[in-house]
Amino acid sequence: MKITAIEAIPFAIPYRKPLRFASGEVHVAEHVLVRVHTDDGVVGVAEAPPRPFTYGETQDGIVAVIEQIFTPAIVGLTLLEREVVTSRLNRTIGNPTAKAAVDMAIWDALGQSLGQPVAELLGGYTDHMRVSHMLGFDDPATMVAEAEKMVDTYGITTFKVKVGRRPMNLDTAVVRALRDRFGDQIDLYVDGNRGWTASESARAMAEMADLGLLFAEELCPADDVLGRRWLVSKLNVPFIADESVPTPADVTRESLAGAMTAVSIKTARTGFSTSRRVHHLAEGLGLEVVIGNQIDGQVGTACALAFGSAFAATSRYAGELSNFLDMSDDLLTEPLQIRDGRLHTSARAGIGFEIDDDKLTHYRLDRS
Ligand code: MUC
Ligand code: MG
Repeated sequence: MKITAIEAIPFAIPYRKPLRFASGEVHVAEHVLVRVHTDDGVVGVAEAPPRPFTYGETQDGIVAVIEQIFTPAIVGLTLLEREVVTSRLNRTIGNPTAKAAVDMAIWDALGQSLGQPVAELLGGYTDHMRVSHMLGFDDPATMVAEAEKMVDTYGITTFKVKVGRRPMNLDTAVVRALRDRFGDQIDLYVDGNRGWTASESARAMAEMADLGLLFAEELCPADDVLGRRWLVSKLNVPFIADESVPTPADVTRESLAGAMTAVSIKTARTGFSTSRRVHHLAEGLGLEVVIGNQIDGQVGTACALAFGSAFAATSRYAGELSNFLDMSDDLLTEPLQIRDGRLHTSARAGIGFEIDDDKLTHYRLDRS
């Protein structure tokens, strides 16, 4: 079970339809596949999706930090020394998706070595997650049409609507159009990616007060310290912190400051080992939990599904597990299948997927 090598393989898969939101847009999944090799010949796999507009990580930067900083710190440890791995990764501040992918690839290798699914090793609470779909910026008719497709084709009935544009009625009109079209058939919540000020957020939420929203996420920056607290105290729905809380310490600080009442756990950002810490903190602090999506491909989505299904709190609400549907292709031998609005966990050992070598050869950027 000794770790002998770590590969960081950049690849690029175009999106059929770009995703646009207040802090950026994504046209191509320029991710990094991380493979952890052991002396038994086991290979654990996970993916890192850089989000330059959110954390400053880039595809090149992720490859470099894994090759130059993380690999020398970790090679020689065993798969059972995950807390040693975590502490060595945490010598570096930042680089959340690079750290998360290394951590999850180690868990994948551990699951394979033990012949057990990672979802079971983490907690094994349930065998499925309900799926929430993220709707990127567009006009109301186009966004309603996309939601119709998701309801009709996949049975998805929970939608996170990207907001944060100016004027605010560009977004409130979308949420109203969705509620008008679907009535109580769907659950709706909104994510501003810090696009509005606290007072704009309060006005928009007042305008949508009759629309029965489940949550509001990261509507304004957490750095607007007093404004954010004021907003959270005014709202009558849980306020999800996402990119403002990349570490457990951030979750603690922002919660104690009254700047959040719920947390988005993204395995792409905190892997399994640190997501578990965030989950336990959320339980202790009384935060609601949503499994978020960092615009993951199917590898990342399988990771989020394994973690989300492992605990009661993470599987209570629909998890954001469907944006891989917008990609033109992916890397798995058996694509994830959303049916009746749900994804089921894999019974295979490890995280539960297999990489299609031909596809990886086709999409990888480090070999011509
Ligand atoms: C989200 O929940 O914010 C958009 C940017 C990012 O980092 O993640 C996505 C989704
Ligand atoms: Mg978010």
